[in-house]
Amino acid sequence: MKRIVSIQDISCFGKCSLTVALPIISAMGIEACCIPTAVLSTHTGGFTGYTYRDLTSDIPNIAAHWNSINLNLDAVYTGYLGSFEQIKIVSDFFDTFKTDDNLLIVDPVMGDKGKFYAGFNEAFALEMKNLCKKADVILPNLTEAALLLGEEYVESGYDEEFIKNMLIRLSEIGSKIVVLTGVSFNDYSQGVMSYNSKTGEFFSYFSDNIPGYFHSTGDVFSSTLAGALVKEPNMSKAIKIAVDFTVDCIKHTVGHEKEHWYGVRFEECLPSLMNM
Ligand code: PXL
Repeated sequence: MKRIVSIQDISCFGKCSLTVALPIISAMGIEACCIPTAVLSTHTGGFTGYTYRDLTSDIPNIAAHWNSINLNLDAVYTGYLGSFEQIKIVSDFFDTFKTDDNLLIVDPVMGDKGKFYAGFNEAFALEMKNLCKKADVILPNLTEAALLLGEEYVESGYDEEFIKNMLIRLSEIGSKIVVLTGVSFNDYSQGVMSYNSKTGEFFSYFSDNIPGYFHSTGDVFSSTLAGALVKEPNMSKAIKIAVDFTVDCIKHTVGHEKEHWYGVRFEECLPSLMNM
């Protein structure tokens, strides 16, 4: 059985980060381990008054213990990280647990729709760029891609050449593979484009554009992609599975947006993920 550790916060209510990653990875038949980087009462995307307990100082101790029991990890998948120090510690974790055949997957969670999430800024983006240097695969959305490149966010009106150029420059940060999410060339479709800098291959996969904003779909996509890549290292197949599952979760949420504005109803879709 393959094993993935996901390193990100646990938002106790709100369906994102670890409460999404763990069930998705488990449903894919992969052993899911975690290092919670912080405990929040809710995520930060629309709630006010949330609590935040930082767990940064626990991470090196967990890493040292895992190292002492020779724990092997088929992938390390990082998401939301809350501070500069945390990024540095996760970077040390990469150095300790990297092997010739495991995957370091970084979702540089910082913002969406051209805006930073609460608490992030340009200096944090520079630090996140340092973590991306060590990754095998990075999974930014268009907002995070612009932040990593120190550029203005372009919301729409771009073409395929623009995205390909962006993918190449993102790969120059250091990762072998870049998967850019939230790409849309028209009103009716949205999807992802990827680039493998070792083979020079681009890949695109689009699905129906479903109007509305659906929180934490980035975490759903990244968790599914991490799982799919670990099971079978075929990027185009993994992207298709991750996009199709994410779209399925969105479709199950349409019509329930009032009640489920804080996160998609991914639970209903886990049985179909098992069959994918
Ligand atoms: O879905 C990304 C995410 C993860 N963790 C926390 C967040 C967010 C986005 O808002 O607030 C705590």
